[in-house]
Amino acid sequence: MIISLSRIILRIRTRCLCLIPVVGLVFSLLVVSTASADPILNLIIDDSRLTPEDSFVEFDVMLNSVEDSVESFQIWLQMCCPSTLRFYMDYPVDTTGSVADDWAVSWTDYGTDGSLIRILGWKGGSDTPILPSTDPQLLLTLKAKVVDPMADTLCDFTGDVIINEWETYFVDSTYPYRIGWNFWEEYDSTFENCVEWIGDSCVAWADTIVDTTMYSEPNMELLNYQNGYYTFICFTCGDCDNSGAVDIDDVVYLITYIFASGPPPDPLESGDADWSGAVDIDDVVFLITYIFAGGPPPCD
Ligand SMILES: [Ca+2]
Ligand SMILES: [Ca+2]
Repeated sequence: MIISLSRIILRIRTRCLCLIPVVGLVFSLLVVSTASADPILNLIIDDSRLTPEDSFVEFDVMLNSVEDSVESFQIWLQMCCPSTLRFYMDYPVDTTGSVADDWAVSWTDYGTDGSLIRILGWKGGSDTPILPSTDPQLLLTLKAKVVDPMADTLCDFTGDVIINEWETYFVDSTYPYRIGWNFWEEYDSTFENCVEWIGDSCVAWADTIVDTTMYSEPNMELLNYQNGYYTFICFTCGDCDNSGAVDIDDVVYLITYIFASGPPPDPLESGDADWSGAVDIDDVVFLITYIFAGGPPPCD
């Protein structure tokens, strides 16, 4: 009996030493086999241009490529410069018309300045999951607030809306499997026990795993997070040619742009004299009325 125990202990040590390169080889093969595949999840925040008059800014968050169904998600987002733009904390997330429209969505403000939020979304029992698609899909719309008053020095300033890659994940229908994550199991210890005896001699041994631990980490070969940025554009509304004054030259400039393929207003927003969201003939009429008939000033 003493001899048998010594033999078991010896085999434990030998087996543990041999296991390390085996696990490493398996994991390496797994990474190599998926590295050439297209990302299965693209999460993109649209870029945005802001003007000093903006009270609320919208950023669309798009799922541009999903190869699994999505049943829930967690996204961490941060504004890089809370002194200029903050999440609108009363209602920072809007899923109206999006692929998560019927889902339960919540958010939590983790910053003291409205710059860091966590968004959780999950479908109910009868709600529709987000289905696999190669077409861009709107996941949600973020709403942010320009700090008021905005300093003049912020003209042409560019900031970022950052996705925290390591805390952001999506879950598919085989919950709790996370899309784009690698899972692997490591044996903490094994021993061999005898499974067939002839007399007091063992003729067959078998591995027994004493304990295992599951590990996981994002597979960045399969995930693609693209942040958005915002730029403050400062201009004089109606000053389409950027001359510093609003006059008849701007009317001519705008007509040439609309009807004769001339250069666009600089920036384009300066041509939206009636602040309708589009630059068209209505803005020409608005400018003429302002200059020659005492109408309201542009963007008033
Ligand atoms: Ca001008
Ligand atoms: Ca307009």
